Amino acid sequence: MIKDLAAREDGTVRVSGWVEKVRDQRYVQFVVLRDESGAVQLVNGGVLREPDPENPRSDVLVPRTTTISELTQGSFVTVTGELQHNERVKLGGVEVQIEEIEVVTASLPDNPVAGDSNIDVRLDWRFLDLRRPEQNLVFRVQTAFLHALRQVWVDRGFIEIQTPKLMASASESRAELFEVEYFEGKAFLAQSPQFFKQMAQAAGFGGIFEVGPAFRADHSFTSRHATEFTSIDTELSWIDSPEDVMELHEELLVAGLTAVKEQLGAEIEKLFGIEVEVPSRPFPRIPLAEAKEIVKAEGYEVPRADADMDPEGERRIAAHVKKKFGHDFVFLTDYDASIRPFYHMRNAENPQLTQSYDLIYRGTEISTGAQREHRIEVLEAQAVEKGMDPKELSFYLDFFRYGVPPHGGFGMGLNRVLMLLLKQQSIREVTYLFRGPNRLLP
Ligand code: AMO
Repeated sequence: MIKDLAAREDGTVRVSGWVEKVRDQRYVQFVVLRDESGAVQLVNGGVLREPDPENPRSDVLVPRTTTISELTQGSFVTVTGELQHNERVKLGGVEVQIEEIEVVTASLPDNPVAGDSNIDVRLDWRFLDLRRPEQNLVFRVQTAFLHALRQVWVDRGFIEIQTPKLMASASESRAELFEVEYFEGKAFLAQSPQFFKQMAQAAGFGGIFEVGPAFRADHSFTSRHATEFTSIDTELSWIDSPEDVMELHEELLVAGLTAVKEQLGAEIEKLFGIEVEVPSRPFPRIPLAEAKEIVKAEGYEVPRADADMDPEGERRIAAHVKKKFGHDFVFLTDYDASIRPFYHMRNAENPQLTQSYDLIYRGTEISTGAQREHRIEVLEAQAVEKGMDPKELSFYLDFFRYGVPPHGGFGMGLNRVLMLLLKQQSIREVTYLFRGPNRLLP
């Protein structure tokens, strides 16, 4: 790999990569070659060989070649040549004197993606866009983050599951449901693994996790919504309150962000100009009603008919928390039952409230979590109260008829976490292939 060249001694090397730039001069030709580990300068021509003072042209030992003159940007080439360390070479202090160059696959001459192309053009040509080092880094960050989360789960004895994405019923609100033809009938795409992660608790899997796709037929064209996204889900048994879920949530995020900072912090700083910040524990916790009072006192009345917060309110409460506690995260707790799904447990003292929370990161919601209602009579009553048909839900309600421990969990949008971590404008920048109301290609 190109990054390994600097540590090697001068001598013959073979490198492959994409042509980034060609400088075709009269006596010397330069090619900047890039692979995913870095870039190196290739030279054809003698400028860097010791010139003979008697013969001013003695440095031009290798003839110019049309192979290089005609190289198009983006072509994939393999080069054999002499590695030379040279402090004057700005790009990494090494260069390779070309001895043999093979154009493995040429690129068409006009690269459809330029530095200033808009996001839609870049997404049309996502494979070219992903060649940019910043984009490559996004997915290394994702890998490091998820690996650290998995390590926490595995260390705690959690089991990884894969739940079906084809379902017979809705798993969250019916409004955002994709319906698909399914032989003679119809099926729905899973909006969340909610029911099946709870099934694992009834099955005696004390702790589970899943990282998988979730689908939402969401018409909104915001920077934080996609119709398909990656959901990080976990569920654990024998909890006493949502506090146990929040503690796991904190532990996972701290582990993930620590790994990203340790492994990739320097590169992130170089390419994105930002420092990765690992949050301190515990994260601040504010009951939703109190959060609304705080933003109201600071001049913003949440313009919603229901009891919920709106995105602007979330931004403002996050700004308040940042100022007061210097923290990027805040758990908003005790959501009103009217705006929460039927499976959230209600507060024993105040049944108007749920044992649930949202986690806000830098002003945007990244998660919903809750203790679940595990008592079948209560669960059934709550489903009916929300206008749901218990017959349609019978497969799920059955999980609670044969003994189930108290449990809870959360769902967290991976793409939102990455967007906020890397301070990107849109979820589109950090999703391998974005899916939205107007995008099914590539
Ligand atoms: P919720 O519906 O809040 O909760 O979703 C959990 C998290 O998933 C992410 N998310 C999205 N990301 C991108 N595009 C979307 N359209 C989108 N919709 C949701 C968000 C959100 O916070 N079953 C519960 C979770 C639980 O209680 O365990 C659920 O799905 O980051």
